Amino acid sequence: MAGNTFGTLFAVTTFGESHGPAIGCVIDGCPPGLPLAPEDFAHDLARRATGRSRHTSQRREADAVEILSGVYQGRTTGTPIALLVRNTDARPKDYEAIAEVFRPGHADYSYWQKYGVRDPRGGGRASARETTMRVAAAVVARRWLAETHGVRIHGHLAQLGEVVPRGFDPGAVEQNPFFWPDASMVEELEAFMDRLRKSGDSVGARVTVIAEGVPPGWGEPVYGKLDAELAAALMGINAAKGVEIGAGFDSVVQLGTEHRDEITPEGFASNNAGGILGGISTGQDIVCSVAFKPTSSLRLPGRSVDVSGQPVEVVTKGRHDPCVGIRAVPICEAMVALVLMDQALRHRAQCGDVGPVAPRIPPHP
Ligand code: EPS
Repeated sequence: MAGNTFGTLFAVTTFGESHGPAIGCVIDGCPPGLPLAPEDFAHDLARRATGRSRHTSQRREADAVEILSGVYQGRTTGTPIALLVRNTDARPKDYEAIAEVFRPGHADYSYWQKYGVRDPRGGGRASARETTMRVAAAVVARRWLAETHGVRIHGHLAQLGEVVPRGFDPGAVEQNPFFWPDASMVEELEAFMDRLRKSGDSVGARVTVIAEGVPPGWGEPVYGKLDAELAAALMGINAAKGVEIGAGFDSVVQLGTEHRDEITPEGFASNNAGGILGGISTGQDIVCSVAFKPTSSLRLPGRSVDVSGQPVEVVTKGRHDPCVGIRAVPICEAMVALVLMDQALRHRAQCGDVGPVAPRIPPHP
């Protein structure tokens, strides 16, 4: 009821605040026998972490995962997996000045209205610090999805402010601090971000995630549709303002003859559906995009009110990302993995005796 648990059969509950002693999660429903060790989390958590380039928040967290339960002799046991990450670089003093004011664009005002109390230290529970545990839980989901079904999930930054990639090379994405698929534009982006950071302002971004190898049949119409659950999961990431599946909002101007993905014996002729028809996967790539708003934490003064309703000028100190969308790439991948894992287990529970059904249509190349 309180909104901190995600998923049905693969259920993840996260806890913790940005400047509290620790953050963590409990994963309930993980199949037994999956190899799992603390070092398995390092790579994915480092991709999401702050302080790895000058273009993101300079907070330097160790982000070391402790496995407290659910693993015996290096394998999951089927019992709840509890993961803990201690906050090692919290600096709550940065937030003393804004404890009694509502930062524009932040969740300060809405949390205050809902709970009548709030933890102002870096946004408390509303901070993107919490997404560490989504990525940690997704390490488990991604491993199971890869080992059991050969599913591969990868994301990239598809737009930074008004800048869009001119080319697309999947091999470039992990080679630069922006998850950018065009290596020839990285210098341009560095200069853009340096100018932005010096100006004190922030910018939005678009993230695209592709899941390859998802078999046809996952998704539970009509209230557990795969696309509906992906949209909810991605929209639930901090600063997300829009989600598209496949052609998304471009569908508005397409004709039906253009949008429908024609089927030939050799395969689908296109993938406007983003790999999902009627809320069920088709075996095509699942393609999702997310719009992220510009970071709300700004050192440039903005108008607001304090808890007594008096006008104030707000300046946010702390260590912030000039573009939250950059670090959102691994977070979007994680949410896609958590949805797919949960749907895979639900599909197995109800329809495990059904498949595979002929014909199997190959995906659009
Ligand atoms: C965040 C504000 C910054 C970021 C933080 C997310 O934290 P602080 O309050 O310490 O300045 O560094 O991100 C993380 C700590 C993280 O691990 O992602 C925010 O307002 O969301």
